[in-house]
Amino acid sequence: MKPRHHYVISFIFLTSVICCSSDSSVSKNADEETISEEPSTDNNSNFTSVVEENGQLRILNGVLVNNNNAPVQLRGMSFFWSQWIGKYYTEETVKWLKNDWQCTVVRAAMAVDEDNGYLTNPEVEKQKVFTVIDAAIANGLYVIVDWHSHHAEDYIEEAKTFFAEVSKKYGDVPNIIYEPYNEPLDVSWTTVLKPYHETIIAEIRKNDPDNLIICGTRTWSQRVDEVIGNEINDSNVAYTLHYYAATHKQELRTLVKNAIDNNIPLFVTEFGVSEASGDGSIDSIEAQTWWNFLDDNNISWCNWSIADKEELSAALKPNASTTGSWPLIMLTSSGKMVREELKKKNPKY
Ligand code: IDC
Repeated sequence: MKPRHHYVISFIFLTSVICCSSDSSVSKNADEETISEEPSTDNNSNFTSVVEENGQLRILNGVLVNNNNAPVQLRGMSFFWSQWIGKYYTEETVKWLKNDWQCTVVRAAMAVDEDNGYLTNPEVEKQKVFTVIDAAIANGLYVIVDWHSHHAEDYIEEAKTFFAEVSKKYGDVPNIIYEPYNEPLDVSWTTVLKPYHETIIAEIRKNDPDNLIICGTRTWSQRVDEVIGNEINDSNVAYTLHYYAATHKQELRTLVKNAIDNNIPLFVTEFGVSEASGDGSIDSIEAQTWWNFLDDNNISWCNWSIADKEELSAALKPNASTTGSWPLIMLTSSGKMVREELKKKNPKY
């Protein structure tokens, strides 16, 4: 590992301790922590992977930081619904996404209640996720384990069982990021979602005290502003923001900015350059505006999706190989745009 020079800014957390007694003890800031100014992306480093370079991730003062307290911004790809297009959940695809696309994170979107998801075929669906997790660990990528449901509050016991198993199996490596609820619909943050997340987090924390957990918010993970003043009491939690650039624009960014200004840590576990349907049209100007916004605020992202379905958000053309090695001609417009952005912004390991 080569030495790194950190220019350190001090951030003072919580309350400063003011010494006001006649006691001669030294007055000091008890909760002072530091965030390094240096971004963690260093193309000339000798690190072989993003996880080797950054290790354990955590939220510090609303920002995702690495094991040196330097801000980290992950960028990568989400797989598609596992029960429908699970054929890309392969080790070779993960490897290609690291080596050719320069992804630093991938997301396994495990179907739950829809069609033949986990509720019907727990072993089959789980195995697909484990394949992606194992490949991510082998290749030094971060991996998000997404409970891909719109009704997770209806299947709490199943979610507890699943996240208990995953955290038991993988809780001791820094690669794993938990996402217990892809996209809630119009249900209350306070009375439904927060208690749901707290239940699943308690299950995860029995086995994994420290990895990042990203929590879905009301209306397709957009109302991150509703978390302000009503955060989950856990030291390593972020909140999910989803957007589709041809549908969600400045109005959503304004709402999101409010959350950011209130120190709410955000992670875009899914976005599209298309409309929210996953199809319709692509808005490349808005896509770029969103990317700038995420960069300005150090927010990590995964793009929807690694799939060969005939829809504009899919990154691959029909019948693209399930073992990576995709020539450019097998990528869609979305696939090419996103790959270019990844290669421009992410470090090459
Ligand atoms: C979409 C798929 C589409 C499929 C649909 C089923 O792209 O082919 O028919 O799911 O519901 C989300 C969801 C994600 C959606 C995606 C695009 O998390 O499951 O995938 N989207 O509609 N939220 C906003 C958009």
